Amino acid sequence: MGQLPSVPRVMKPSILVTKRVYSEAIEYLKTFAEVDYEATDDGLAPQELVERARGKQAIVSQLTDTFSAEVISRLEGVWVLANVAVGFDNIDVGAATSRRIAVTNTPDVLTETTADFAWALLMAAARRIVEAHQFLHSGQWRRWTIDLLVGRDVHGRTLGIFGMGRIGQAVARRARGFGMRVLYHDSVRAAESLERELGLEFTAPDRLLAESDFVTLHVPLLDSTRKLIGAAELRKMKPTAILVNTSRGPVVDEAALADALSRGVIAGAALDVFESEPHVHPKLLELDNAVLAPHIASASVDTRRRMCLMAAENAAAVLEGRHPPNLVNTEVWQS
Ligand code: 8YV
Repeated sequence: MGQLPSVPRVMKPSILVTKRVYSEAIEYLKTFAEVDYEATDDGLAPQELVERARGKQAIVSQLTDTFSAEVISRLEGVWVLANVAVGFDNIDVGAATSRRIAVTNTPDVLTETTADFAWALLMAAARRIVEAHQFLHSGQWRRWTIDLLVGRDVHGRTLGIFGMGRIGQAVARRARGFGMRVLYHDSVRAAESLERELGLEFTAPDRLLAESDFVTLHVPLLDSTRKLIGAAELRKMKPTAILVNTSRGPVVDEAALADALSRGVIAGAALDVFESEPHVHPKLLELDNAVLAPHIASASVDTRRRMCLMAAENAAAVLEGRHPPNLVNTEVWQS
């Protein structure tokens, strides 16, 4: 049994779901709990979050809910924050841990889906698919020309990956099919067996930036990764290079990137995440060489369904006194 208290069997636990999720998750939660479901897409402001959390033992949250230290300090009797995301930078985990609130996430289930999308973005930017689509839709295609919408080759080029976790590895695995050379950097070097299996070369950030034709980011948002890519890093990249970001917006200095793209410091960018979502730097919106998506890398029907269910299962586990499958702050659970 964990250190966290479990709900006495006679009592039905209460769960707050802060925002609309796939209905299977709600149906599942209702089999054992009272569910206060905010079935909208707006979510709850911090003050509302605190009020609606009153009397709840579990909260199923999303990346748009901010659980700052201040919000967490005002939660009473909450044992688990079950985030529907692999990332948990919306939660002050230290503050949750100090109040013995379990934090859970939804890893693995979205790894391949997110890697697929990173590749979709990379290909779209390299081969100018969005520009081509707009070109046709706006009726501009009147004749074929030899250099119409010419882009950049992907096969045989060099891919640079920051972050060799689950998603970074899934991206690297796909690069093999394109016959690419893969450089990577991470705070911890991968096992030699993995490097061999995926044909990875560990390198310092400067070399990765200088030699890669495509740079893709798969790091969590931490103090050490905030603005990992700024003006100085962009200047180290090839003028023909393309930057892909499906991690977290603040990993890239958006203003510096917009400036670099507009001046041809690098050739292109493909971004799924932004510094202050849903706000996008206005300069980025004006550029043809920036492919932009509204944070949808994990958005396949199957994956999003599974993420919702997984978060619900994590909440259920804590409420039943079981170790949740995806506990982030393992310190709160001592047997
Ligand atoms: C989700 C993500 O779209 O899991 C994450 O960390 O960024 C995405 O997979 C999002 O978090 C859903 O809440």
